[in-house]
Amino acid sequence: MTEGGTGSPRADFVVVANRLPVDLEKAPDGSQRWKRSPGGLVTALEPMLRSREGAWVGWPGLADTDVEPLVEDGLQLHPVRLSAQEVEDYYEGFSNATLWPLYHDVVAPPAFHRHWWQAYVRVNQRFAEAVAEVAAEGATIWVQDYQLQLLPAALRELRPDLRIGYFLHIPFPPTELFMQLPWRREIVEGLLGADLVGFHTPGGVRNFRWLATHLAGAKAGYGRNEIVVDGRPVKIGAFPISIDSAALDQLSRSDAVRKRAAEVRADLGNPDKIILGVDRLDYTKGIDVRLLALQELLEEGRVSAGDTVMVQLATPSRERVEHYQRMRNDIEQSVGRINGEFARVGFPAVHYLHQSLPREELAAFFLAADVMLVTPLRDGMNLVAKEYVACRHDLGGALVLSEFAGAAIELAQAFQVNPHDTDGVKNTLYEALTVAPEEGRKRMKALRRQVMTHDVDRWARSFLHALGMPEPVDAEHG
Ligand code: ADQ
Repeated sequence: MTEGGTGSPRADFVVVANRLPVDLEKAPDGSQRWKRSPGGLVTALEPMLRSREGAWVGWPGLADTDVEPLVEDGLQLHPVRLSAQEVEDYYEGFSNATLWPLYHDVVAPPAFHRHWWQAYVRVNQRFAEAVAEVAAEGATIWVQDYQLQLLPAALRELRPDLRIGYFLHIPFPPTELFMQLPWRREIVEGLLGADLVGFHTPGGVRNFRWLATHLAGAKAGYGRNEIVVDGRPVKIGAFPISIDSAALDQLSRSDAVRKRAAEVRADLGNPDKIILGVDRLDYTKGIDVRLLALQELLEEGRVSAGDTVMVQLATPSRERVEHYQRMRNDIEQSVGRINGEFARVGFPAVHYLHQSLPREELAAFFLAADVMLVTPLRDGMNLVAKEYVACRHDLGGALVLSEFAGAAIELAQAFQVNPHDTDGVKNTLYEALTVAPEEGRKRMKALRRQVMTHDVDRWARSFLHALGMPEPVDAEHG
């Protein structure tokens, strides 16, 4: 860490994301307090941020609130202010009602509004200014996700000395779909301000290379993983994100979690088979697809309620966006319909919890589930699939996985499905429910080989290595 012009400390490594790794919460009495929000990204980056005395720039989660920079557990946090109108236009609007559906194969129609775009431009500029303030000379900056695609170029304009990496956590869409965006050139040019642009999959890299060439005049560079823009090389590459596999493996081996898994089974009436879904409640996740598959299996009498029980855990998400409200109603209606028809008193066919559960509880559900259903219509990666595998040290369980999740590339031994093909999903679900134990173990072993050796730490290191971030003098490497 070096001293900035104003005497404030400046960081050599800065992570910038829409949200800080802590949430500011307002109590009913008006007092404010910080709550940690321990996502995978924080876990992965924390050691690196600490060893380099790094900083994190992001929105603290409360609109219209000024917050001073703070140090939390040795981590410098720099809040960016958003007004309530900006949260509506930049975040709920352009980020979640334009970009999110557009980048997920338009499974819902994206809305294009000029005032949303203008807010997106303004907020990206504000984030760029905040980073420019915090970053030391020659610092490495890592920009996260679709809310901040204009930031790399805006930041380069302010601070050409910085080394800028950008990673997109959601899919980068097929070029034909991206071309719908009225501000397509601006977005591509925004991303090209980075020295390295990372995606989950080679498909994302391909789409971006084509758009950079056709919309921003990029030329071929040195090798497949480089393009040249205005004489400046920009690296592009696929970096499939992962989880803290070892920590989850260990957690799921603990006595407490194993005991809880047995309790969960008993609470469900000790059925023969438990089917599990765990998602943020989002229309891209294909929760309706799996409910329909189960309903048809029940109707056809291939499985019977009581013997086979489904649990769907859904974290509340984006509840102010209209499409999410409608989808929640639809899903709750489907659950009601299936239970109405197939449940007995005290024995629902589908248990549906619209709640976020603690890590340990989630691990217990993973351990208890015979079949994990991950059926997104499109997903950047899908960490739930990897979390399930990391919890199955017993080599039990079967993973049904959509081929449209980024994770499908690495998890080839899962029971893969096309979520648009209801018969396919239904038959594959049945196959997973009835797989011979030896075959199931073989598949799980292969899945675990991948997940346990490719964790989130490896992901972060490989990205930062490609970006050319200098190692700290006293760094230890695994
Ligand atoms: P998400 O769309 O949020 O992430 P995902 O990768 O599955 O999707 O991560 C969800 C996380 O929330 C998981 O860690 C999961 O355990 C947790 N979670 C879900 N339901 C929960 C519940 N009811 N209670 C507690 N925890 C719950 C975006 C992209 C993904 C990409 C990630 C990371 O959409 O494609 O994998 O970023 O890049």
